[in-house]
Amino acid sequence: MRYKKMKAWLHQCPGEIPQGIAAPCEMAEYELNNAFPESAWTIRVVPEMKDGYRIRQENGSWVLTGGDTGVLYGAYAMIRKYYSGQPAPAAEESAPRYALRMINCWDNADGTVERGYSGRSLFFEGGHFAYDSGRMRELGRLLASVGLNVLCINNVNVHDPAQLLLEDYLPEAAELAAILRPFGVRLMFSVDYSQPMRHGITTADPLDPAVRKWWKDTAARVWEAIPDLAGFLVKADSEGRPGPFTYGRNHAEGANMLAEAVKPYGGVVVWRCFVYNCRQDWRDLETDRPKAAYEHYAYLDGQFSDNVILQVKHGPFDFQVREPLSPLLLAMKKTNLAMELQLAQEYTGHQIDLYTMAPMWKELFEEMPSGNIMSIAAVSNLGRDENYTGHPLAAVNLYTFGLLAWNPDMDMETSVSEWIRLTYSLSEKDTGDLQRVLLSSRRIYEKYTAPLGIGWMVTPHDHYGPNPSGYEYDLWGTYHKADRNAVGIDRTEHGTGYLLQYPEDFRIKYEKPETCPDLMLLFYHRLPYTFRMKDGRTMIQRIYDDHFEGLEETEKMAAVIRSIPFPEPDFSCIVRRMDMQLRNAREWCDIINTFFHRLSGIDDEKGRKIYL
Ligand code: GCW
Repeated sequence: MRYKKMKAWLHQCPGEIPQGIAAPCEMAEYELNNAFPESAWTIRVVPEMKDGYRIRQENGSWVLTGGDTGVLYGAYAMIRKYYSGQPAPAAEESAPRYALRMINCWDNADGTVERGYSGRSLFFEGGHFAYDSGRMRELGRLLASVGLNVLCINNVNVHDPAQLLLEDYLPEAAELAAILRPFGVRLMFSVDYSQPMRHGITTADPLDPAVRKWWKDTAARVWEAIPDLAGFLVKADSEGRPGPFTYGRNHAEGANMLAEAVKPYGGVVVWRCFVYNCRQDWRDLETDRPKAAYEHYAYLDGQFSDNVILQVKHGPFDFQVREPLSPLLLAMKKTNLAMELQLAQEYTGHQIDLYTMAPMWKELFEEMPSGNIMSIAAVSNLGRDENYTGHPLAAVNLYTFGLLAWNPDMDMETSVSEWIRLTYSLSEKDTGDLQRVLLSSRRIYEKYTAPLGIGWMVTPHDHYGPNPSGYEYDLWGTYHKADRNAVGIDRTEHGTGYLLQYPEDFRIKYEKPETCPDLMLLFYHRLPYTFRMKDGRTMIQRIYDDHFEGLEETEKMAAVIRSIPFPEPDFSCIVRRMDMQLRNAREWCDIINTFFHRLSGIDDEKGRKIYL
């Protein structure tokens, strides 16, 4: 039988979704009848339950009660259980922790995808909308099946002509919104803060009456075309994008102006906090980039309108393999916050290397009460490749992100295993092996790349493969300052003071090198290579050990992966990428070890091969 690759983890669902289903509750009914033709289902819509649902068995038939969208999530919860071979629940009740569970696509109108590793855009080509409506229904189904409900379709860097989404392209955008509506998926647009200036207004100053009027008129037009548009996503004053700073306004003034314009329609403004000096002089010893977001936003706590959500990257830098939780996520108690994750594997292996993210996300939630945020977003890893995610196994990240966004307490072992069982029909042994490989992949990747929380030793701009000093004298503020004696930056009160941005209990955990968790050591501290780790090894020995282990573990992982009978075309794709990962791991291991040996002159105690 030909493997039905197009439907990803839903390939066991019979049938293609037909056109003409208008509402999520109808979709729920269609999906349930299709998946369980033998069972009788009663669907009761209780609008106040919103995304929540309740499933019961009554007199031999099933009753699904929930909000308009809740019944759909209930239906998919049943379907996921059934096709992954889990017993049907006697009764189940669930509601999501976060109201907005968002995917942010960085798709450009020309069809390219910024940091996209799964082919071209699913939505655009040649400066226009160009999508396959059957595939959009399939996408809606996939997103809804894991509870995701907002899809921002264009890049936060709004390159011409993507700004036309608010103008000429609006009718086509409305058609796409209509396709996704029955899946409970609402569209969102990234907007260019300076867009009024394309319309004869000489400024984008948020306090200027003409600017305010332009945005109000625009919002009226946009929401008339798409009444359930979720809102606008904004990257302002960041990496060259326009923003309120140009006019001497702060980001509360900037965001609140847009918020006022979209408020009558129930829209939100998702305002990104990725603001830092991206033209830093490496000679400048005062500026420490991780401090930037807190410095720009923490003092504004309480000043944002209630329909503004500040979207904060999970770490203070930029999606490195290991970063601490952003201090901003612990600081702004009077502001709506969203945490931004990145499914696109920009710094984590380009969807060539295996990198399952759930372990990292769980660590973040261990540091942050889940109530600190009210929404969650992830940069998309989707593209036009047949399998959607370039690497078939990278789909586990989209799947588990949906479950995490629904409930950050989700059990990652169960979630990963559920994805495997839905996607492939493997023996128990192979399922277990694959689950172990996936769950260990993040740590393995971490071991062979930049050591002990230091980050940024990647090839500049492209961000795949090693280049230990590639960013060292550049303008991005991402330095490790390795010399012959020591490496790292002191971010304690004795150094840049970054650690002072955290509450005391957090600070105490990291402020002393002797007690700081090993894997964060070089994020917070500058230490000599001879520093004694808690287990007695020197820091340089720990770096060598991690890198050799990372390579060895990749070799073992490759052998396991090759032994699993994935169906074609997945098998060939997975094996091909695994070979590339092996080459990458070797390159990282050797280059990082050589880099540190050349600087420190210290030999590996175990006498393994370091190229000098
Ligand atoms: O550092 C970066 C990425 C950019 C991205 C930016 C952001 C969309 O390398 O490609 O731009 O983060 O998050 O805005």
